Amino acid sequence: MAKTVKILASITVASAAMMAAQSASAAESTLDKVLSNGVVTCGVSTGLPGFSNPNAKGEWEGIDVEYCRALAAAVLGDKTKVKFVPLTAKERFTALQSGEIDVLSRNTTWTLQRDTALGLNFVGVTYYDGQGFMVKKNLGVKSAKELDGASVCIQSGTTTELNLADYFRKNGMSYKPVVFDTSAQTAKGFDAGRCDVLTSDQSQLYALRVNLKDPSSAVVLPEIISKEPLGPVVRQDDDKWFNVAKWTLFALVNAEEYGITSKNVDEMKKSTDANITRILGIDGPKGSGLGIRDDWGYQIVKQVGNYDEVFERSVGSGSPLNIARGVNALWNAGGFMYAPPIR
Ligand SMILES: N[C@@H](CCC(=O)N[C@@H](CS)C(=O)NCC(=O)O)C(=O)O
Repeated sequence: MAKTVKILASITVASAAMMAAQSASAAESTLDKVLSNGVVTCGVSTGLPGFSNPNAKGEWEGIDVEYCRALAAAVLGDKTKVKFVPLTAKERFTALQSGEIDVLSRNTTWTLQRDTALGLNFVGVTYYDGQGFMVKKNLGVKSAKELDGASVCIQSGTTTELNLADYFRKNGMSYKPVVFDTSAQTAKGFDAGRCDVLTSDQSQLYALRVNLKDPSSAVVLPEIISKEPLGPVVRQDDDKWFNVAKWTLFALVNAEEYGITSKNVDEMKKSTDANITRILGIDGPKGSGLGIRDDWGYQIVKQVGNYDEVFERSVGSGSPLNIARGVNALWNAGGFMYAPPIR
């Protein structure tokens, strides 16, 4: 009985938040709000190297941060016009539903439930990830199949929690969850020996390992147990903003495909390849259909760069994470990254 009441109460809270968000969006598109306020409010993590993390100077860095900077460059012509709001995994969807943020760019996995019942829309995929495990080297474990009975450090409000349960059940193994609210707490718990194993999206295992007291004391196991397509999220029924959010991502990827970089973008304006000049807003639909400035694509590449530049300096060879492009390479280089044409 008590359980039914609790479930009903949480459904009511969720639908009230959705109704509030829907009436807010019917009254005013987020695009209009951003244009009139002159700032994009972007929900990020509380701190996750490579994705969204404040550097020593307190400036936010990472792929998810750069996506929001690209959005500000496209809409406002200035990548610095972003207000970052740090959110835990549990807080993130309410912050978006209630209108506290304009976009959620926080290593968030695109799932059916989130894309539908939560009243949200996924913009696309900025990073294809999958869930993995990191163990203490002295445990001597070589495969996730040897983890029966292990204690596992994990973060609440994530797909990670659900996948872990599925994986252990499927393999007839038991585990003891040790649950935390932020990745810093999770990593600290692992470092302090609160658990044998830490599980999260694999990119994050490398990020968290860099910050352990002794990074060589831990190893990442080979198994990937899930699909975690990570991407930005906006509210449903907010199509003008959804369009701008989608095409910002597509411009980053298309610019890489056509070899336009932050360094050569001014030269590229004179290109005889119409695919290139359309991305830069010299010809083609420009900003008319989106309802933003004609040079939105140029501003993205000039101020932020293309997808490759963002990837390499955030999580790739220009970062301590040193992750290879792998499945995040372009579609014509053996990966999954593919953007519809700008024409
Ligand atoms: N991609 C998964 C996991 C996302 C997640 O929140 N992972 C943690 C584990 S490292 C994290 O990023 N924490 C950052 C923070 O605590 O702010 C999801 O969308 O549920």
